[in-house]
Amino acid sequence: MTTVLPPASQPVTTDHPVTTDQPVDPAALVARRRPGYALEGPFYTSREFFDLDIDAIFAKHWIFVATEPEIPEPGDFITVELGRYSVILIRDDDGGVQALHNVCRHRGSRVLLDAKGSVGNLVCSYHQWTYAADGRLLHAGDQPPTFDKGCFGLKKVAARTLGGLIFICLSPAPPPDFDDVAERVAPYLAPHRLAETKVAAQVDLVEEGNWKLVMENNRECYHCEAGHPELTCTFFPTYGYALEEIPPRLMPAHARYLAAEAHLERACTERGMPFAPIEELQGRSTAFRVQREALDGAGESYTRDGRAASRKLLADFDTPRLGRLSLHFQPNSWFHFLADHVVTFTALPLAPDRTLVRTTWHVHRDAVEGVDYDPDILTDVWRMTNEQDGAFVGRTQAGVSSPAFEPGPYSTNEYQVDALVSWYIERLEEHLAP
Ligand code: 3BY
Ligand code: FES
Ligand code: FE
Repeated sequence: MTTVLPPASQPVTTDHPVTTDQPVDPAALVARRRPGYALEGPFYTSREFFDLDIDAIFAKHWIFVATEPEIPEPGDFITVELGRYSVILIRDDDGGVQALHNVCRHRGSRVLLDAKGSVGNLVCSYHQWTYAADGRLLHAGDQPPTFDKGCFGLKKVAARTLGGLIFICLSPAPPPDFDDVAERVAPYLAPHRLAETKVAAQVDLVEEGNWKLVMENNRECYHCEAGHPELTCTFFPTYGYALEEIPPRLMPAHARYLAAEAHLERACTERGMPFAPIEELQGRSTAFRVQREALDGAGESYTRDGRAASRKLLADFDTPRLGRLSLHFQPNSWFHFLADHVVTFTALPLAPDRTLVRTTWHVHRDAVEGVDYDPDILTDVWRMTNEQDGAFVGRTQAGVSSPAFEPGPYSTNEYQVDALVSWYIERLEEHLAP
């Protein structure tokens, strides 16, 4: 390819001049957001927006952080870092899930230091104040007789489970619309019985980009055809296209999609599994999308040929060919429930330009590694896909950090990116309102 450069005497011009660094005014940037266009650079690069995102988005909404099989037994815990917050998720003695601030009630030390593990009680790493899994203070050494243990339990964080998924909300007044969402989504998830699976693999990938770039990338498949050779063995690259906009070259794939969808709808209806998609991606606090969709190839799973990656199907399904149940939650999670496994994804902000993407694969509790499934085959497609997405995110972070970056328009099949960003802007407006 030949690149034609303008003659040296002729300056390169754009519609808008290249900007230099200005102080960041989040309210002004939110107010002038242009729908249908990418956000301006400081949304992705500045400390101001990072802190605002933690306060207005991550500390105020229901956030998917883990699955029940990640903490199967009493005492099993994980810790989740969200900006200045650190939260312990622990299975209590009654089999319930507890979420607690990882902040000791003595002088404030982190209680648990590990990312995951198993404990009898929660013993603070500093002066050994000891708490039960439900947060009650059990022991504090050398206290006067007036000391009332009942006043110094670990602070609780709201936690809800939905079909084996664990959501937390750091706000003392969590959005009440989770109840309605849970009621409507539960029937789609129930047949897969995620809570009864086991974790077969988990990969933490740190992407070099803002959490919104990670999520915007996830909400479109404009890049899939060129960017994800392994995924598009089974994931139809027509995802997100309106019928009249499908390019001619994708028509053969679209014809296969229609046939596979018809088969899938029959298979679900026969088994009493809900099939109609629901899409409520903005205009509410707990915004989501659920859709059962056919897969290409054998139509069973995310493998190169589309055949199941685990021979032991979930919930004793009588067919592996159930496509994928796709579930999206604003702001930071997405899921694929298949006949043979469930894969969950959560994007957790680490810094303005760094995000942890945690991917967890679940198989039937009785599936035997090396016999029923090979972890390399199970995780192959999404490990590759995540790495490819991570590279897209890193390049975009580099681009939006340039003073020359000017937000460009979304294509028609990026409508879910626009919906995500519109949801985000609605939330910031609400937070910033006087
Ligand atoms: O995870 C999803 O929902 C898909 C995968 C690829 C792009 N995204 C729309
Ligand atoms: Fe936890 Fe002292 S800070 S026991
Ligand atoms: Fe992608």
